Amino acid sequence: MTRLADETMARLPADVALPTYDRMQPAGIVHLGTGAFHRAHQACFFDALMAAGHGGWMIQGASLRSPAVAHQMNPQDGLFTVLVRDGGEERLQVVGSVRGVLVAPDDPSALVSALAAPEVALVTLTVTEKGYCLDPATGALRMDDPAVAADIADLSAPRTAPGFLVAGLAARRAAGLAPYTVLSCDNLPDNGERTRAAVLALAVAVDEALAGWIEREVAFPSSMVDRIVPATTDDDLDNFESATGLRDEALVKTEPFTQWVVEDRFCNRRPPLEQFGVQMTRDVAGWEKAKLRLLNGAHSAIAYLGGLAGHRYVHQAMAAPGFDRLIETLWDEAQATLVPVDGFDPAVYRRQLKLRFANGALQHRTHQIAMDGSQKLPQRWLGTIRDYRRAGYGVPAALTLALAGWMHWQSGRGDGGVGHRVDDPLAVETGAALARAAGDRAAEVRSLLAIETIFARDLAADEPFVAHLIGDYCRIVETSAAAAIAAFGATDLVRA
Ligand code: CS2
Repeated sequence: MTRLADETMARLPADVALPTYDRMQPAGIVHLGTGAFHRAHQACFFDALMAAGHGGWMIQGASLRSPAVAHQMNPQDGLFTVLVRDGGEERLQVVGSVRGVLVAPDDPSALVSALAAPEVALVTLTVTEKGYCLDPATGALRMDDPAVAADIADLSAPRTAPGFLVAGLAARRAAGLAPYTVLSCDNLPDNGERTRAAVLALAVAVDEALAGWIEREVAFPSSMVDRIVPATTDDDLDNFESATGLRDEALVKTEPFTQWVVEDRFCNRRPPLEQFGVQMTRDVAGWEKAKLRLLNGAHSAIAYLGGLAGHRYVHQAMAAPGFDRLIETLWDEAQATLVPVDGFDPAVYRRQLKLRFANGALQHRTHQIAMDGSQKLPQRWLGTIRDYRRAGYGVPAALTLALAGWMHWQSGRGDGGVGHRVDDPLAVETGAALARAAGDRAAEVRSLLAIETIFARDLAADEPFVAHLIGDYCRIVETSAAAAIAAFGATDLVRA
């Protein structure tokens, strides 16, 4: 088995695009969380930038938790293939923009040194929602999180993303270097502002003067990122190897669509991303909200309801009875809460989303999207539900059914009693909330709604909404998710 690497890549078939630029040029970027999404998204934009002759934008990758990605990428000199799949069509491209991956828990100071390198102008992050250590309901840094507390007590070997950002900035300040721009690329609303607040909260607890410097000098632009990147499977790796003769353990598969909207507020050198399809704008909030509520909101509904009903992939759920009506209704509900955004047409976006979700060649697993629901629900569903209720539109039927689905998902049993793993940092809490209610369905709903770190306090007090939610929950548990979805498609909606 020969691995993809600088030395071997020329052996790939001629139709596989290869990086042609100098990969030894300086790394202007450190990226935290070099998972599949980063490789299929930001890394591709920087690859295009360097291919067009803009120097100094190599990426030093880092993993904050497991060494798995480093084992995939480092033996390959950081190289990986992007496999773009649409129906029967496939395109392969080797991306060269990532230099390699540091494993933070193995050597935290190596990552702090990388952050403090003079050539670094930008730090990007895809550490997932939970990687910011925020309270999902309020968005504030969780000072009680053991890893955050450890970083505050001793920042010489950080453990969290905010901890590394602060330690890197402290090292730059001590060395008289300009700070880097911090660019969050995770699916969080106001991701720049949230990251800034988390970094400042941690910095204040460590060193007030440092916190003041960060507040004055560091830019935390927000960004909206969009590309569907299903987890790579062993079959994908084997197929690539038999087609090309090389093994690529870091291969990522994705769709043709890609979008990046970035707030144009940098405190250090800024790459000319606008020349490579990135939308640079003053205001990202509207884009982010629309994407979270329409795309991610629908995704999570498909994940829980589709997952309960036994659909393995997104495209299969979308083809099942009732789903189209459910998702269209969810989009109506979400759209009713959005303010117009210059250049964003919800009707076009919805049509595009339908086609993207129907792309069967992606094999996007419902269980992958179902992960970490407690961290995702507030920005994907709960904001919409609140806005919708506040505007006096009644109970949003699709989102309420979806939430009932999430609640039943937490039991670890789907339609017909089929078991699944609840992969969520709050799985113990949600399991305990269900157990406390001891089989009384209304009490189960109320017990889950009482988890303030997800739901705050207001939703549990909204009786018409809770009554509707309990009704949906009983229907799912007593019949099935599949039946509830099919009925949703068949009946006219009654709004409270
Ligand atoms: C998905 C997202 O796994 C999930 O939660 O909803 O990763 C989604 O595929 C991306 O945000 C699309 O841009």
